[in-house]
Amino acid sequence: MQEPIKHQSSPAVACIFDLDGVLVDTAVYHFQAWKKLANSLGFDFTEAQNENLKGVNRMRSLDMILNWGGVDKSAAEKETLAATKNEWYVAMINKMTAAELLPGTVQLLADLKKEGVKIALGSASKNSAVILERTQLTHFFDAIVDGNVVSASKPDPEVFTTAAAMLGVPVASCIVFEDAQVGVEAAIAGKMKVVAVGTAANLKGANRYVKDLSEITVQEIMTLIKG
Ligand code: B16
Ligand code: MG
Repeated sequence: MQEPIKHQSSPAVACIFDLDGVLVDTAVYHFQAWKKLANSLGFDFTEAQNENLKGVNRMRSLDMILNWGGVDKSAAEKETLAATKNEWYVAMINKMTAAELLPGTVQLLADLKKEGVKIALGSASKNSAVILERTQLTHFFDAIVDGNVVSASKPDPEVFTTAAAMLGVPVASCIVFEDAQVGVEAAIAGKMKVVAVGTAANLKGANRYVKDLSEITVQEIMTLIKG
């Protein structure tokens, strides 16, 4: 009698994507809204300072900005200021379209899906749902972990380790895509491989550097995970 053919299923691997600066460029909207808030308090900050806010959650970002302006506020006042900034920011992202996706985003997500690779979001933002809806990306994701799900801000690895747990994939089989130094550090702290969207001069410690997601293929990602 003929032996049945055994199909060996390949072990699960996962890609965990940061949102702002990796899939879509919402940094410009964060900058405009924070700048408007700072100006309303009588000071300003530079684009170079704004770089330090990437990947940092809302309340921590506000603390950093108030510190730059030498402004002291109570906890209740900070809640109001953060809510005001968020109203301005949400008004802007509510008008976003898929045209604002960064190069290579849709192609890579579609290719990963076709190959059966699990896909998760690992973002500090509490507004990820509306951004993914507006840019028509929601359907690609097997798990969405954002600022509504976790409390620890990057460089704490919680956002990425939670995503791995939700997908049921071991951290050693996960790879993170990040554009912020704190995000790269979070991935390393979570014992995951990391692809940095940026340069080695700006982002230390990644396994691979790309200008955007059009510069990497599913095959290269698999090689990085196994390496
Ligand atoms: P929200 P990411 C981060 O998104 C941004 O880079 C950071 O600038 C922002 O303060 C943070 O989300 C919180 O965003 O105010 O919408 O909750 O890069 O982790 O996707
Ligand atoms: Mg980011």
